[in-house]
Amino acid sequence: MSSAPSAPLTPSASSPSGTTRTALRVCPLCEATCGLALTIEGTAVTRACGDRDDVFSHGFICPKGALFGSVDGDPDRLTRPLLRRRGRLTETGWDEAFDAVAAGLRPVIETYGPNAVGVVLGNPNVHTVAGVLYPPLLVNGIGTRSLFTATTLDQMPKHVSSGLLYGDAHAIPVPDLDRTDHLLLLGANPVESNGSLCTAPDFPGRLAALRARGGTLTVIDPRRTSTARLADRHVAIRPGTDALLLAAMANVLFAEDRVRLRHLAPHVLQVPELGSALVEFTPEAVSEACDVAAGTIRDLARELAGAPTAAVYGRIGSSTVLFGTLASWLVDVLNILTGNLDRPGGVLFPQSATDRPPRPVGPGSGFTLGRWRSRVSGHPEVKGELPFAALSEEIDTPGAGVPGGLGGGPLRALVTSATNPVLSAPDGDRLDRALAGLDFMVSVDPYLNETTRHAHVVLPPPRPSRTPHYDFAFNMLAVRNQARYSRPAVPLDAGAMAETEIHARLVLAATGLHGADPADVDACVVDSALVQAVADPLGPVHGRDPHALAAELDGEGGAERRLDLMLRLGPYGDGFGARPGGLTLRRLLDAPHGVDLGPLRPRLPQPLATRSGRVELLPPPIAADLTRLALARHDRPGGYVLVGRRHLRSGNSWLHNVPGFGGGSQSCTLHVHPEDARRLGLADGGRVRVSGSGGEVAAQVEITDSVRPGVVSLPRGWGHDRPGTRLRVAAALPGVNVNRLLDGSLLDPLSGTAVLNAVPVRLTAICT
Ligand SMILES: Nc1nc2c(c(=O)[nH]1)N[C@H]1C(S)=C(S)[C@@H](COP(=O)(O)OP(=O)(O)OC[C@H]3O[C@@H](n4cnc5c(=O)[nH]c(N)nc54)[C@H](O)[C@@H]3O)O[C@H]1N2
Ligand SMILES: Nc1nc2c(c(=O)[nH]1)N[C@H]1C(S)=C(S)[C@@H](COP(=O)(O)OP(=O)(O)OC[C@H]3O[C@@H](n4cnc5c(=O)[nH]c(N)nc54)[C@H](O)[C@@H]3O)O[C@H]1N2
Ligand code: SF4
Ligand SMILES: [Mo]
Repeated sequence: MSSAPSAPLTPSASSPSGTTRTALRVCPLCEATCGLALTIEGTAVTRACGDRDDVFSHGFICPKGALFGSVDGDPDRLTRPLLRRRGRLTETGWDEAFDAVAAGLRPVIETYGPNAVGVVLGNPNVHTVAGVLYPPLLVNGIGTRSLFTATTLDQMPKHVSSGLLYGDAHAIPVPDLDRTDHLLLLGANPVESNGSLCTAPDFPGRLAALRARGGTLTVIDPRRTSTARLADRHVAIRPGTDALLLAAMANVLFAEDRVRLRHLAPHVLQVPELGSALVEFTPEAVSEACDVAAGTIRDLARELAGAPTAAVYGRIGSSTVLFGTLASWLVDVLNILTGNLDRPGGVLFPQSATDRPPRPVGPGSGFTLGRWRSRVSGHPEVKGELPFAALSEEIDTPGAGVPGGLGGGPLRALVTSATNPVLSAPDGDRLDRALAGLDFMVSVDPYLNETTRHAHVVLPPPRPSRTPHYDFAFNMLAVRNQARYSRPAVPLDAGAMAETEIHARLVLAATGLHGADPADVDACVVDSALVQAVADPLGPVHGRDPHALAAELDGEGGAERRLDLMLRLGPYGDGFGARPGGLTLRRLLDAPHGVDLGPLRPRLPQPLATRSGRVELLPPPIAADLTRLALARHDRPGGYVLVGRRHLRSGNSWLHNVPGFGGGSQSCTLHVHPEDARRLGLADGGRVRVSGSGGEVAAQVEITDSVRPGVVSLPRGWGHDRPGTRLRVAAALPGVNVNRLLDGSLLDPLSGTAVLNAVPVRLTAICT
């Protein structure tokens, strides 16, 4: 499969040889999806600036995006597949590599069954065309129920909450940043992270604009973050207690008769039941646990109810905690009770160009949890996934496991794509040992890192300047509807393989079709999608000939044709001629700065797919979990708790190898409050032993009053000190792996999401 590079947009006058040109590409380094204008000299990206004509980002770029050329040109990136021979990984050809994949995976599947192969997917998959389009085919093709993704280290609580409330785990409302009057932000630091589950280029600028237009910003975070510094009000909550605080805010709305459903009234069930369920969560009852004054909680609720429009938004710090699903649900509950769901200035459901065609309004099939259970601990499946935190035990624990679990035996083989769980998942040391014991492991990854060093085959995708870009995932979460597509800015280097083709071949090798034409994989998807589409009496192509429609598809290669298909059948699509002027791949190619599809609009009841066809405000699994939350009112944790933090110039675990990322204020230090440092005898720049249930690390101390007393903070994604990697820059400044401290046993039970924040730790000064 090949994709042609985009035509040079502006051959540079300063380059008589004509080899300097500009190409456009959306930045893949975070969820903000800024449009970049890349200067390309020969085949190297020598500069990246913001594309001022980009319909969404209007020229904004952060310091990370400006380093795109260094990310792209990192000399440590792998350029050839690696194959393990006599214990050592050495370069090989693509054909040999895929022969080895088929020879490694097929016997495992045939001998032990499909569940013995685990598929492990990481964050950068959602930033690539290949990582979105092919892994579902791999999982279904193998037929494995052993799927682990970064979602259970991140936003699975939000999916569960949306699944239960709206019947669709992907119906996630986003704050209407540009029109709201009041933004309540919990456990998020978008000034550093640039936002998440809320795709918004220049999040900091949008927060400044909110203040400038007279709006208010409230930040709830145990640290005084750079986002909190912009706020009108910062509440330094005790970590892990957001669900209690939010429940008490909802309680105040009921107690003070401030519930105003407005336009939502016809769509929402179980409001009185919710009021009763929350009756014991008074501000006084939760105040001590949260360490927030009852009066402050009342003020937070009154400010929310009193604002002309308002949006509550929670992220990592309220998600990767023991009550992650309850907190995520309560965020939406507050938006609903104040009538702010589905209205401008509140929170709205985006409508992306590749969303499935809208289904008819009315009852849907709802959302089900626990259709199967993990073998060892019996964790319920969520959205087809098992908890990432359970990956190690699924590899290193023998036996058939618990009754009612998946049964069979341990995982024997893994397919990983774009993930580095030795650093990013709990109990990295145990996982490190477990991976070493696998019969076979294949990784699609550009780096030989802490995880891929265990693979038998590493399949390196090309660098981002050589790949096409379309944001399937983030357009579903964007604060404005728009669509942008770019073809590779530079053609593939000799000997490289497009990541779309790597994934298509992987599907073939894993499913017993090794050697077949990878184009068949896409053709098969297109055919079955069209057969379904023509059978839909409400769809735009009802009754037409699927083969004739397939012949109409545009695009160079299967992935582009699949994009064309999704766009044309999507909500703005041309419906293969049924809606002239509608979106097609061709229209996107003709609009290199993107196509604006307008502001978010109210959409209810269309997104609802619950069995009732309404918003089910108090779903039974949530109601049951409130009992656990009620008990937490009495928790008075002594000792220290650990929270995470992200630095602007970082990207989970994989960008520390690029000069310019990390270092200085962006270093791996343990933030300790001055009072705690005094009590523990810690000096700034000194060392401290941090111990958790999973292990310990020796970290450098940074004394700062930006953390509240009793709370310490370590950034994640560090710990590049293992042998056998090829990360020369990162290894020189390795930092410590915070996930060594976790033993993987702490989970939010409803979503299977790992507890990565509010983790109890012990601290001991290390005398030097
Ligand atoms: N303690 C703690 N742990 C955390 C978090 C936390 O806040 N605290 N955050 C969690 C969150 S939110 C997330 S999303 C996870 C992320 O965890 P992972 O999903 O495992 O992400 P990374 O660790 O960054 O690893 C990304 C991998 O993708 C590779 N990669 C980069 N570009 C490409 C590409 O184009 N194609 C392919 N195939 N691979 C590529 C990189 O080389 C790297 O190996 O970590 C979680 N872990
Ligand atoms: N520069 C950079 N940008 C990134 C990433 C990166 O690694 N670097 N990673 C990307 C990814 S994968 C994701 S998911 C997003 C995440 O985006 P964000 O959710 O904005 O992530 P963080 O910056 O980790 O902010 C989490 C905040 O939660 C706070 N917190 C911790 N525990 C609690 C708690 O119990 N309650 C409350 N209220 N707050 C708490 C922490 O102090 C921290 O400030 O960022 C993305 N963007
Ligand atoms: S904010 Fe995110 S998408 Fe925008 S330039 Fe920075 S890293 Fe890239
Ligand atoms: Mo994430």
